[in-house]
Amino acid sequence: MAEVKLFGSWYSPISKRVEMALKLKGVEYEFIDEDLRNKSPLLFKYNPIHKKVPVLLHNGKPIAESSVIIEYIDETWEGPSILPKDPYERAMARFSRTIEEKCGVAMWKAFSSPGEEGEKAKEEAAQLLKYLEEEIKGKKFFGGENIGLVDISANFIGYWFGIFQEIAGLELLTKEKYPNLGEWIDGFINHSFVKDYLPPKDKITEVYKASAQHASSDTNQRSNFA
Ligand SMILES: N[C@@H](CCC(=O)N[C@@H](CS)C(=O)NCC(=O)O)C(=O)O
Repeated sequence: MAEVKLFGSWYSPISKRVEMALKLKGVEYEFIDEDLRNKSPLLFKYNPIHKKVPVLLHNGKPIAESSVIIEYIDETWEGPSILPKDPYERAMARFSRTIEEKCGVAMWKAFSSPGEEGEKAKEEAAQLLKYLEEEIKGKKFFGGENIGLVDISANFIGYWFGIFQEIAGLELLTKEKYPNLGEWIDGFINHSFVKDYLPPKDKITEVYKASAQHASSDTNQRSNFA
């Protein structure tokens, strides 16, 4: 049997993307929870360029970068497709993922950066959320009837950011401002496949309250949800 290991972090939405992709395909794997403030020598060995989680190890071969890993998983294992089969739709899903990624970074900055930088990030996030609001209109999931690449990738928007908003007292993403996204969020976090794999809200709150303080004094920490 193939040996699959995932170097990740239990509270990282980026690492959760890969876990969701593996679960969607029904792949068994060993999860190695990295301490992101004291990373293991193995993580440095397997991801020497970025030194970040997630890293997937498949039969001893490492793959880094969540988007690259998710596509690898989709191409390697049978099961429900994560990316659309049609080349144009696949291209569009990849494009939406880049918007979602940009939006996630802006939302994280809006949460963790004080002053002008935070205000600019809020404006940028609002514009990108508008794009996603249109994109999800009339659809159950970004992937259509089923969860796909963009849904998995947007888990930060779907779950983590709501918690961040509560911590920071922000009202950037609300059901009133973005009703379609609000519906998607409800459907996403309550989906039987997703809800069992989301880390508990109180635990995330604890980690990120500490992280937000850290981030405000360390600019390198501002774009990676850690
Ligand atoms: N672009 C990367 C981002 C990975 C990333 O930012 N990982 C964070 C956890 S969410 C990390 O390892 N942070 C620790 C660090 O930057 O030192 C991906 O999509 O895999």
